[in-house]
Amino acid sequence: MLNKLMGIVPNASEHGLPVEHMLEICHWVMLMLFLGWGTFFLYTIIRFRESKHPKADYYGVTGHVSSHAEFVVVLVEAALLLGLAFPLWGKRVLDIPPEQGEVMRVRAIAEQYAWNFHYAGADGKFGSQSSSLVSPSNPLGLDPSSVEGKDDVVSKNELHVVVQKPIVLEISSKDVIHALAIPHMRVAQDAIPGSKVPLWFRPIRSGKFEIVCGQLCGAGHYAMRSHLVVEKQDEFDTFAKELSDLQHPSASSK
Ligand SMILES: [Cu+2]
Repeated sequence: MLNKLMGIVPNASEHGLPVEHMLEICHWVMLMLFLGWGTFFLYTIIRFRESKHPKADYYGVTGHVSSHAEFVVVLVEAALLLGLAFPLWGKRVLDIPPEQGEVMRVRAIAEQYAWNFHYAGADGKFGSQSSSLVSPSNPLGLDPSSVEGKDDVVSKNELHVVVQKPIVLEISSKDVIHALAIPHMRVAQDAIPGSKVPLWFRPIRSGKFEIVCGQLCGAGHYAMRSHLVVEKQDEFDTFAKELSDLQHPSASSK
């Protein structure tokens, strides 16, 4: 209910419902804290108003109830963080589907202000890259002599994936810190220059969804939008073939 009020977009990913549930609980707890502290704040400004207390009391509270209460709060928060939040986060983020099997791997490379998506092609292996080869026509610095890179394709601002198939995105950045956020899939991950961070999900609904940059990365941050297209396997194959014909004209003429 609170999620709806906050304008949450519909879920389209397998792990989305527990995430939503967690969000809903967090929103309720935050609302309770806000109301509690708001009431306490109003109480103090009325209770200790100047007309009733013209002179300040320099001694304040003398009992130990508040320090004991604070200690309990710290204990409860530590238990929530170490016992609940860290294990849940670890289970969600670190349990990446194994290398082999029905998994799609795509590299997502951020730049000011666009997302580049690098597909490994039919061999499932990414070709080698070099920063010295980066140019406007080769934004990812793909090595044309790399054998494994012969069938690689790159798409800009449009990520295509197959419905029901787990997808592992390897996220990195060419310049500043960005973040790949797909609200419908209930995922977000910072893109950090120099490191490749995996992010995975399994789309359960076909359609076109918005990908946004989740870190304020510069003047054009607002324009750093892309689309995630979740489609059937044959539709994806057509998309990949079209890109391949465009980017490897010699291979397709054979
Ligand atoms: Cu960005």
